[in-house]
Amino acid sequence: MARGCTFVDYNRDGLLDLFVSNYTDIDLAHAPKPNLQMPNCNYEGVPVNCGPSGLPLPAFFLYRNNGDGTFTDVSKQSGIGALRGSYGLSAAAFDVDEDGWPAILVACDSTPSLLLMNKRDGAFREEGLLRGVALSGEGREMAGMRVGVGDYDLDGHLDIVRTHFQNQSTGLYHNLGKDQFEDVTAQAGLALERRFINWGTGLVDLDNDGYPDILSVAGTVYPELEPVYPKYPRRGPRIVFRNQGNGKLSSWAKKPAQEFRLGTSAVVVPLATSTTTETWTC
Ligand SMILES: [Ca+2]
Ligand SMILES: [Ca+2]
Ligand SMILES: [Ca+2]
Repeated sequence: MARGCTFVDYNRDGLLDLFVSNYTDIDLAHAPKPNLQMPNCNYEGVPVNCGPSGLPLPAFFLYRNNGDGTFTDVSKQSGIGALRGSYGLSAAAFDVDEDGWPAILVACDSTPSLLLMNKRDGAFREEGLLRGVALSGEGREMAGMRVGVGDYDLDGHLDIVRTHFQNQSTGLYHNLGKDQFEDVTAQAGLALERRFINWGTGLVDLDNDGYPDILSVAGTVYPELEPVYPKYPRRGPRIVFRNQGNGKLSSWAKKPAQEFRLGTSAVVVPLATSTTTETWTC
């Protein structure tokens, strides 16, 4: 069950290849139903869709662009196909160690997130834990939903924002410039906003002050909760954290939940003909 993908020219031949992130390897016809007996099939006493804990772990795929409109499955020879241990959601590609070869970052739900470093020989090596992005700064597995990449502190190194499930704050990982990341969620002021399930996200300069801000959209996967717990609404707001330019970001609105929608995706696109950025959410 694919839940995310990214194009990436992993072999630098000028052709965009395709990485596919999968969530679980499940047969829906035989999947367990919401119930109170299985711990992964209810949430705070309300039966909900089961998972991800207890569901079969998925494989991931990499397809090499042949340059003629077709792709070849290179999951096995690249080492991508051997990854089994995380429930993958979205993915993003960027040059983590600034060697000119792109790595692949994968947000994973309730399991360690992945950072696939490019070995420059057609293969990848998973180093999420080694480089500080697999878990929270306290060493906890997080419910990673989506990822965004940008240089929030303008130090020349790309940083990572990763959205999480409700009761977990959106995480900000600062690139130390030495192939390592530090979880600066608390220092940046993001730790207190934990009300919503945040999905699509991006580091984008929304107010044109030069500093990338954080945009995310929220929506639930458990609509059964709202009648029982008003604190878990079916619809969620668009959330903006405004970059203060001093390493801290603050909620844009005093009441960030002014407009509620059911959102899971956000796309950030720089406009070629202006200095502004276009964003879409849905
Ligand atoms: Ca390629
Ligand atoms: Ca940076
Ligand atoms: Ca800004």
